Amino acid sequence: MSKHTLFIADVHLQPDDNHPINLAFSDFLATQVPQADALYILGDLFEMWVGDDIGLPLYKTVIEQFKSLTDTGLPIYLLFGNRDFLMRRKFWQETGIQPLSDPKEVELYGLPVLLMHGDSLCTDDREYQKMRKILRFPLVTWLFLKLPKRRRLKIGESMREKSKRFSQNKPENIMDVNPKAVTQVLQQHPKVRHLIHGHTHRPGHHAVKVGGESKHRWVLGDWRPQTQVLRIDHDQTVQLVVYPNPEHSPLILPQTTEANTEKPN
Ligand SMILES: [Mn+2]
Repeated sequence: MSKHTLFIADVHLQPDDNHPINLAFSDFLATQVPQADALYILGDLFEMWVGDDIGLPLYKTVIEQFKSLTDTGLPIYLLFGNRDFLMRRKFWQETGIQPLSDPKEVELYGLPVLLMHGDSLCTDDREYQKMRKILRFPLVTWLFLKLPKRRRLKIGESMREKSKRFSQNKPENIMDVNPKAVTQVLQQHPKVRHLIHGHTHRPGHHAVKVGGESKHRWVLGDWRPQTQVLRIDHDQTVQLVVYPNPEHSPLILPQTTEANTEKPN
């Protein structure tokens, strides 16, 4: 059995077990994840998470699937996205998933990598960054989670609508990562040669020069339901892999797509 670790982001699971995304993801958990050493989820696993008391029953099927995987001893890690940053103690308990901070430096098979959701790198979108700061303020999230369920669902829904409307009117380049922000975060983590993130929904590989050294930025795909997941093997090979693969072969290398214009949200 080959030793490898998998990375995914932006699944945007829907509150409907029969949605094509949920079906593909459930299949991924059942067929791909058990063969891996670990799974890292880099944000926006859920379309919306407005409290464990709402999310846990709403996403019961996938929550139970996670639990049965982590019960076998398989480690699953997750860092927050901009859609799902309100998971609390009950979520970690009921899934067995382990929380990570953003950014998080980890070492895999001797290879140091840096994991992020990616939204904090989109510094050209000032409006978004301002909003992000407010929403992550501990007092704000604490107060929000005290609201009745119906209020939270309503607010969550209207924010989702707003973010969709806003991102439709924004120029493409503002929605992507800022090169300076990328260089800066790599300078802060000098050991790291590979940065892995999602959020922009523009899967691909980018070479980055930092102080004369060549580094790599890998962007994970969203799930439509076909996606690009990242795989690191024990020999330190890093590659993007199309899933589900139309050829039904276990691995093919995708074309790097620069023309993918889907807007992040
Ligand atoms: Mn996102």
